[in-house]
Amino acid sequence: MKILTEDAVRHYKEEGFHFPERVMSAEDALWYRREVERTCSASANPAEARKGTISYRVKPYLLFEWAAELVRHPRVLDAVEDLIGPDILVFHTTMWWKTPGSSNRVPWHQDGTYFGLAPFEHVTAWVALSPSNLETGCVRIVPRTHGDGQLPHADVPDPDLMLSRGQTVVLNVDESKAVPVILSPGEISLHHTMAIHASDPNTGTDDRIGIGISYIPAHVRHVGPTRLTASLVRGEDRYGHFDLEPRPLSDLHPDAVAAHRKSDARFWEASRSIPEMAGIH
Ligand SMILES: O=C(O)CCC(=O)C(=O)O
Repeated sequence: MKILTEDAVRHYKEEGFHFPERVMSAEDALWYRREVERTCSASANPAEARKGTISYRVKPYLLFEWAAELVRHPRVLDAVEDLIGPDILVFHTTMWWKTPGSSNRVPWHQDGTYFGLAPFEHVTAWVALSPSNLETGCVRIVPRTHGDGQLPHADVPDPDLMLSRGQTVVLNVDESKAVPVILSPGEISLHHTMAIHASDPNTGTDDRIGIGISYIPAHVRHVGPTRLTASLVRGEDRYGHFDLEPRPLSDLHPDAVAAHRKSDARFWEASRSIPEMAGIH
């Protein structure tokens, strides 16, 4: 084990998640938060992000140096390695920014529904850059749901939903069992790709900013016909299931913008060929 305890790994395997795990100091988290605010303010509003122009919310690690560094943060990778092994790719990343008083929320869903990856081994590291609690609308996870396999989802056209099509699990989720994932800046949670989770609106006074980084072991492949891209962030890629993405040379470097556009376009194309897989997530 690199940093997780055996109990933490057992909890992840049995319950589908683990938290909190401190990966950086509150000061370092504040530095990242300021970088997010400096580079991505326009993306705080999902309506903006949906306009079809370049979305900084999705895969910001292809566009900005701070994000490229964050997805390669040694302690985040150590925790992820304890769960999925030493050869690690970033498949996706979403910035989850809820402003105070906004009605934005995330419906009950399983991440794996959207990605078309097999086997179901992807883990999301959710990095808190501001306080994430019941007031600010933290993530809530229903324990042990990761063992239920892929559940059907339906599109729910509601502009408050922060998923591109409002993809929502089609069954009654027993919310009474949901665990609030309360995190302080600099802590992460880790959740399994099949764990059902959601989050409520931010009723607090501070922004709620988190970055959800989807990591996969290099042997995981995409099942659709589109060849997708991913970033090798630790170890070796001996499988070649993805075109490897470049790290940005500087913020919004023209090559970085082009790589982001290519990666995003393929992701959307894949989402059309796999009905369960949908866009911005
Ligand atoms: O941050 C949120 O409220 C939702 C996060 C989420 O759905 C995810 O990281 O998979």
